[in-house]
Amino acid sequence: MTTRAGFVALIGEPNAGKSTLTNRMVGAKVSIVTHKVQTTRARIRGVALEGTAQIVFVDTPGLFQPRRRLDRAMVAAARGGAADADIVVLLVEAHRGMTAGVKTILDRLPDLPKTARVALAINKIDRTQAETLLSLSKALNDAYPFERTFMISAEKGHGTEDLKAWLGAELPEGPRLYPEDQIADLPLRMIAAEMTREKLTLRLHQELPYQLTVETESWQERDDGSARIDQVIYVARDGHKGIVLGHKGETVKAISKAAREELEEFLGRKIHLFMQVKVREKWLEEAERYSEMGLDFKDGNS
Ligand SMILES: Nc1nc2c(ncn2[C@@H]2O[C@H](COP(=O)(O)OP(=O)(O)OP(=O)(O)O)[C@@H](O)[C@H]2O)c(=O)[nH]1
Ligand SMILES: [Mg+2]
Repeated sequence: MTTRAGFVALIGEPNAGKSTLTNRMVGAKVSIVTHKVQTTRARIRGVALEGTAQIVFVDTPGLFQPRRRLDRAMVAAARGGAADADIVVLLVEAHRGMTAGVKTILDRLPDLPKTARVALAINKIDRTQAETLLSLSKALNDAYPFERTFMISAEKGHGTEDLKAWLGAELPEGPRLYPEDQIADLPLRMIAAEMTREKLTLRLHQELPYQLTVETESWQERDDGSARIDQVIYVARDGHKGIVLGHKGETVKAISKAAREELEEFLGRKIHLFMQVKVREKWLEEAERYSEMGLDFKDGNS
């Protein structure tokens, strides 16, 4: 029996639905999702099975015009993910179509290694009419010779089985890359930090989610089977600390509760989650913060 295995990088503009698709393919939430752009900051690998094929999906940060060091490191991580993959799938939002951002991505696709195979997935088809999909598919395929085009809804699951079946059949022959029961390659403390960052991003407005980072500082197993997890939320300004805490600490309390509930469900056991908010004006320029996020600090050099 031949087995196949390989890496499939999902790339696209911020908000295209890359993390939603990763989670659907894996069948579990391994990557955080919000309605806001630039949610994913580093490469997140999620492992899926398709028959005898093991597909390692590489969720990447969105591709956009970077301004800050963090932005540049994120975009570099996305490009690196695409360059290392056996197959690249470009996600384009059906209802937004050929945006300037999509055009920029298309212009740079020829920079991928010659061996890379590239497919197109027009996502969020639940938000558009069939007629617009056909003209968008044509415009995109005129701009780049995609090997295949899929029309999908990552959220609703339309077309995603076809895409998965194709990927499973097209990956190179070879043994599994991860143990059978592994679904992600992110350390648990990072998954826990990401869950908290998701809740913060959903709850806080404007620039604030982009000016904070979350780290799991300690993880202690307890005899009763539960675990105590301590996290730090780094913010860049004093004023931000007050907003994250909220009136009488209500905001951070609600965030902590939501994160804890999700974590308990994910781990299937009781968790005691403690959060501290620290002001650290220069965290966006600290190498250690980047390695904690799974990013390369040097990639942020302009
Ligand atoms: N209607 C609809 N919404 C979708 C679909 N796929 C994703 N979304 C929504 O689009 C938003 C962004 O989804 P994400 O999966 O976080 O997008 P992303 O590409 O990972 O975004 P970044 O990490 O910021 O680059 C979320 O609100 C999703 O629920 C879809 O097929 N249909
Ligand atoms: Mg994402």
